[in-house]
Amino acid sequence: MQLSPAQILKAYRQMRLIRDFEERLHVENRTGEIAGFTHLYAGQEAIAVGVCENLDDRDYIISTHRGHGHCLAKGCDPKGMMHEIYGRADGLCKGRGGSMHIADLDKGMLGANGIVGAGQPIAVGAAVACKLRKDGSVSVSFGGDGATNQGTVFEAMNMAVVLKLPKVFIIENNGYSEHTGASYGIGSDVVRRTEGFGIPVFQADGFDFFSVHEAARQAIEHARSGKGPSAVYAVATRYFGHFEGDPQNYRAKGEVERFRAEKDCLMGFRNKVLEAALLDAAELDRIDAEIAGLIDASVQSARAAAPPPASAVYDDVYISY
Ligand SMILES: Cc1ncc(C[n+]2csc(CCOP(=O)(O)OP(=O)(O)O)c2C)c(N)n1
Ligand SMILES: [Mg+2]
Repeated sequence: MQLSPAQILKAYRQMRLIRDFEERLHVENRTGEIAGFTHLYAGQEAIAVGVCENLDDRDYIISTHRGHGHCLAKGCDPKGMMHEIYGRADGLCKGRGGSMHIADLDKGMLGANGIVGAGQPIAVGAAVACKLRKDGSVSVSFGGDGATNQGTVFEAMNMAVVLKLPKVFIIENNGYSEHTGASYGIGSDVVRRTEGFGIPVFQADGFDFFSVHEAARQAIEHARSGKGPSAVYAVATRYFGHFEGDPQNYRAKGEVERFRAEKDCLMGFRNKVLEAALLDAAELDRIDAEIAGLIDASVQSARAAAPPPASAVYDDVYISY
């Protein structure tokens, strides 16, 4: 499908936003000011943005422990997210969730999730709501190669087929589940395994926004039009460790550098749109500068903001009727 210049520019902005957000967190993590684990999404931006650019406000997504990219791509406020990651009272979830539990129901972002394979069944529940509402909405789960080995994901796939739900499974193979290579940890072919449930799989190059956008468009169209669940399978890589602080001894020397130099999704996007004269370099540079300022301002304000008071510790634990 032909994208308009405005859509292309927005996609670039979203990918740049995720990249800068994550690169900056990589630096800020070392200050010790950010509590808890942080898993960075840099390197996989084309997948989150390629999928979410096909969604609108009625649609749901659910994320993983590596969730910042999915949240930003679905439209969560970067400043609110930064405050959340710093555990501030005015963070997107009042500072109570942190990096791995960011949610924004107003944006259809049902939550990141520290439990691998937990999002897929929740997204099946949301897909039931989509189907009952009959408003053409879809429910999308993001999950990694490692998550595809979880029983919860098998159950979610089967249930989505049985109930013929508007549910899209995004399978992001970034090569590793923690420190275990996907080629070792997955006992068969993920695509064929998913197809075995009766789910059509649309494959994409996870380094290429346009490839993911097209595969996701077809998968989402399939689910939206009442044909039942679908999946997108995309291979990419993560630029940082499994978590911040991971020494990454299991990766080949120069592996990440090679991906950055040869396959980077932002570089590839830029080259493609400039060669095709879809945008000019000045427009992209303007976005780079705007995002750099936005991220800097978000970090500064997050550092200065207050944490929740101790008296708020029991808030939201129980529902008050
Ligand atoms: C049920 C469960 N088992 C194990 C873990 C520990 N764990 C956290 S992330 C992770 C790897 C997930 O790999 P993948 O799904 O490929 O996602 P990626 O980290 O590559 O984005 C594991 C095993 C967990 N959080 N939850
Ligand atoms: Mg993985």
